[in-house]
Amino acid sequence: MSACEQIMQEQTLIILKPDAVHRHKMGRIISRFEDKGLKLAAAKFMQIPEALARRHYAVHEGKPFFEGVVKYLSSSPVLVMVWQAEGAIQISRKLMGATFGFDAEPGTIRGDFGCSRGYNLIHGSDSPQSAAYEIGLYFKPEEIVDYSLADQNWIWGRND
Ligand code: IDP
Ligand code: MG
Repeated sequence: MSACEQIMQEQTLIILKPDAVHRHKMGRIISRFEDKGLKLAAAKFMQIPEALARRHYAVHEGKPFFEGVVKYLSSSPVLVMVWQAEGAIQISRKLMGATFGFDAEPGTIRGDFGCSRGYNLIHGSDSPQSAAYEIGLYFKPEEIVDYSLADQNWIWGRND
């Protein structure tokens, strides 16, 4: 086993939301994750039932935008993925940028691909706890694929 395989590999749940599908941005957004060096561990193209969207956003229940975001997430098909790397959650949140494109930094996914104040292309887990909860909503353990990237020593390796 190489040194980088011993490093704790964190997983995060990423969803390309309905606007990413309809606006033909899936490939370009996925490229950001591949280019950064994260490893795809699972993927499912599906329409999220409203009840599942409510469970997904349960932490926001009672907030003024809750019903709207449940409707948005469940309105049309989405691409649900698990991406993996050491620090995958924080790396992904940085790639995504601030919640809405109108104030997300250029260079981020939300900053480069949108300016909406309501639709924001992508979901990413915000903590190890939410990642575990969210991954469990969409994937059975056997649907998460365990494999090694051919170039992972260069992507994740350390020179010590
Ligand atoms: P995040 O996606 O950047 O983690 P959260 O604050 O966790 O943002 O909110 C979850 C989702 O709820 C957002 O991605 C967005 O789709 C929606 N949302 C958050 N705040 C608002 C709002 O003020 N108006 C409308 N929708 C919102
Ligand atoms: Mg959030």
